[in-house]
Amino acid sequence: MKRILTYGTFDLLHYGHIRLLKRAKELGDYLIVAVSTDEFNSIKQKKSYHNYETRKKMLEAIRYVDLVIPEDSWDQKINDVETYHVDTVVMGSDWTGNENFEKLKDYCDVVYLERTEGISTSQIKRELGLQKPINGVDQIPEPKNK
Ligand code: C2G
Repeated sequence: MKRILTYGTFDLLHYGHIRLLKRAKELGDYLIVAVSTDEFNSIKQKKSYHNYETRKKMLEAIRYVDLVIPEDSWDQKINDVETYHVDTVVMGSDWTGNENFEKLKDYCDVVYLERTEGISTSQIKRELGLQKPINGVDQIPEPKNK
């Protein structure tokens, strides 16, 4: 059984994430996703819309995903590869050559898959003009064509 591992925040799940997970699964038989905890997100200077539990549940509902584990530090990766007997770590091409993944080549294969153009969580947030709820009520942005 070929075991694949990938890492990410996976906030506001979109087809770029799904395409990455689909192609990662196609490289093996069992896909583990290490999803960033809210605390690790702040280390990455990322504020996700959905909290860790929600992002974990959404990933667990995806047919390509077999196991979801927490990612709470940069330096857990070697331990993850050994603990889960990982054959291949897969990341999107925006991570190509990043030392956090290059160092894993002593322990497993590392594959960077082409990032899906034209979609990202930050683009979705920007285009939706997501505003903070006021008194707990979400503010629906005015339609742009008004
Ligand atoms: N991705 C993609 N295409 C997009 C957007 C994202 O292929 N349009 C990929 C990224 O390259 C990454 C994965 O989807 O491999 C998850 O992306 P993010 O949720 O943005 O995760 P990131 O912030 O890159 O966190 O330790 C590594 C980090 O946790 C990765």
